[in-house]
Amino acid sequence: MAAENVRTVRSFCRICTSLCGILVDIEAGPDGDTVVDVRGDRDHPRSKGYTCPKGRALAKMHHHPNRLEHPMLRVDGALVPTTWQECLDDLGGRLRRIIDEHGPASVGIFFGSGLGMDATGYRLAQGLHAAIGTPAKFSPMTIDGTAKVLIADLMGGTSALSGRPDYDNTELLLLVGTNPVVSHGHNIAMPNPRGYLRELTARGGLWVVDPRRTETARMATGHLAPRPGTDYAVLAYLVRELLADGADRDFLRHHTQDGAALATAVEPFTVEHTAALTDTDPALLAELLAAVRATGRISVETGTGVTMSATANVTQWLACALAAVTGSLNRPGGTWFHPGYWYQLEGFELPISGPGGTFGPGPSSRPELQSMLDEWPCAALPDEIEAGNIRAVLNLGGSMVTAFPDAGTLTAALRKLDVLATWEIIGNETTALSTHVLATKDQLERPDVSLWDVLMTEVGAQYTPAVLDPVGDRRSSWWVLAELGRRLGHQLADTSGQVTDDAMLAGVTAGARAPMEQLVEQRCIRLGYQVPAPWVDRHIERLGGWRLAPPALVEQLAALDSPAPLVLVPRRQRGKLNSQLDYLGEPTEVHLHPDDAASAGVADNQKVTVSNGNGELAGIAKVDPTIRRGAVAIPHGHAHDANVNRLTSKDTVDILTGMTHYSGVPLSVRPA
Ligand SMILES: Nc1nc2c(c(=O)[nH]1)N[C@H]1C(S)=C(S)[C@@H](COP(=O)(O)OP(=O)(O)OC[C@H]3O[C@@H](n4cnc5c(=O)[nH]c(N)nc54)[C@H](O)[C@@H]3O)O[C@H]1N2
Ligand SMILES: Nc1nc2c(c(=O)[nH]1)N[C@H]1C(S)=C(S)[C@@H](COP(=O)(O)OP(=O)(O)OC[C@H]3O[C@@H](n4cnc5c(=O)[nH]c(N)nc54)[C@H](O)[C@@H]3O)O[C@H]1N2
Ligand code: SF4
Ligand SMILES: [Mo]
Repeated sequence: MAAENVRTVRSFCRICTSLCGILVDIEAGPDGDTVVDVRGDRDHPRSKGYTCPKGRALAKMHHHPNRLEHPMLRVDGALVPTTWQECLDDLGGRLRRIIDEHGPASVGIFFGSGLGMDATGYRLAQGLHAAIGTPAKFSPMTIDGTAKVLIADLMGGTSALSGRPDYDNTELLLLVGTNPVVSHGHNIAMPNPRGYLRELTARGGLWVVDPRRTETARMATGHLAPRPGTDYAVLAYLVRELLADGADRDFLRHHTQDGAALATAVEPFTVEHTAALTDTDPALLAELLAAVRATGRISVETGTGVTMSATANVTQWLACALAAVTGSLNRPGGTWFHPGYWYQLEGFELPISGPGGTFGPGPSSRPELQSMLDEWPCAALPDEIEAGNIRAVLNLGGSMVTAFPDAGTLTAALRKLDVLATWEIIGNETTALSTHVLATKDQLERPDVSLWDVLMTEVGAQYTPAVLDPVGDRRSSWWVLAELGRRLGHQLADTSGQVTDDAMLAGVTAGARAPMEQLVEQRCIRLGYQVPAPWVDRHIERLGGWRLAPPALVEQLAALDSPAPLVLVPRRQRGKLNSQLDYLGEPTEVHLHPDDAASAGVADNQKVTVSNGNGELAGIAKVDPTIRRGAVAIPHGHAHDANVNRLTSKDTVDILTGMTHYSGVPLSVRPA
């Protein structure tokens, strides 16, 4: 079918962490290569031909009218194209002066999602961060979800325990605040979620807890729609009742501690109390309990509906407690723990954290906050800039204006920086605020590996060569970072032109489970996974058993407020990845229940203003009987007056982890 000047290159998609195999058709022409089509690769062992609309839009991403082809420098207020030499000399000089005068903490670094999918760029960014030695490191962790990491640390004694459903064997899957049919999962990504869930429901049960009857809920055995942020009560009820009848006593006795304190904490959550608090049907709660009792084992997976809420920590705790009570941790049909592909956790003895978890000092402008995994909360950035503590920001593939809370306050702060240097492929609101724009290779222009091994549904790895040559002056992110490092006096990599992207890849991924040559040859290595994994059992034994009732969480549970009557809930859109792919035209739809629409005086498809004490957003009302009363679902990542982060606050964060509240934010809706 292909014309003579069209060639097809096999690769894998890195828009999201599902990493689907793709075939890219490229037409050679007098003005260079044109990507004419991107489709699923039927021979790919994991995704077997599956792709979603985002991956199939890679051609549009590559040929975007706003794509960046040259480095740019702000001169007299305007960004102008320049040479790499001039751009990097200017940036390096400014950074050196700022560091000399104000110290390394005056440089903030955001590890954005764009660079997160660029293996050599990400590794070199880690190197540059270490070389500069700034504590002001930020990443999507504190705007996506800290709760999973926190709970691993508090209950399992190490944040390295990355638990996920044993999808291959589960007979009962409970999804809380995640909609994989659209998102492909949170912190674990599966190609073809519908296909997978169809297989699961053919052999077992699927329950979904979500204020909306989502695409995933429509495939489920049962769906509960509690008031936003009250999910913890559903889980506490299940734990309470199972402790009375149906718990795995043997597992509790031999692999856990603090069971009595857990029982005390969940004691108030009778079916009556839980039904009233969550506004759900007591008969449905009883039905879910009966399903858990009948199956015995359970896989529980949460998503951003949980991790972005004010009750994230307690919900994640009780989800893990439910898995413990049913003897499902590190057991078939329950939770398995990813041992890593690039680094292998079973190879060494994991350090054991204290019962209070592992935290460090936070930024001085926000004394109430602490650092977690050596990162500062994103919410702290505006205050650190306003205080004069942070004077330069290196934004590595982030769309900061749409991703961080309090877009208005953040934008004003970013304008005050001496340096805002952004590594990007397409111009956006954040590049428009930048002093330096570093135009780097997009995913089709570089060889790569699946760096985020622990986000995969199995132990394994993938490799792709570059699909085509870079356009314009685009350079590899690693090269730009290393050249900047060189100007700051750090030798991070050989940038003389002798070292290829592939050689860099081999270097940064050394020590993996299989040699790089084998991965390059096979493209996709699949090692499956082991459950129970002896390294996990060994670690938990040294810990003295899973800690079922961390005091900080017992305290947070006791102190919870009831949610506001009308609140924001986050939601992903099919044709979008955070702020990316906006050109696929997903609208800023504001889904609300018919009763809430009637109270607000708004009709379906009407233009609305959503507002609260932080700001206003412009959207289009979708009157939706499948969302529960009191929840208003708005997607994020839209620009300018449709940016949902006009409604969120840098000051409303989880006090333990600094995670911003992006769910459960009070608001009101009115006709525009
Ligand atoms: N209110 C609210 N806020 C949210 C969320 C929410 O649900 N509600 N979600 C949060 C979540 S879960 C996350 S993960 C964050 C995400 O926030 P970000 O990490 O900022 O992610 P993106 O919006 O995907 O922006 C990634 C940027 O990288 C660029 N890019 C893409 N490919 C490449 C590449 O190969 N190289 C380089 N250099 N750049 C590239 C893209 O053009 C894009 O501008 O946002 C968070 N913010
Ligand atoms: N198509 C697409 N895929 C994506 C992304 C994207 O932007 N678009 N982003 C990627 C990223 S960065 C991430 S982090 C993942 C996120 O992956 P998911 O966490 O699965 O994200 P969502 O699909 O938004 O599902 C969250 C669900 O939580 C529900 N929810 C909101 N508040 C509450 C609550 O209080 N309680 C309960 N029980 N549910 C609640 C929402 O209604 C929504 O259905 O998706 C990734 N995949
Ligand atoms: S699910 Fe879509 S965006 Fe994610 S890797 Fe697959 S094709 Fe790409
Ligand atoms: Mo995310």
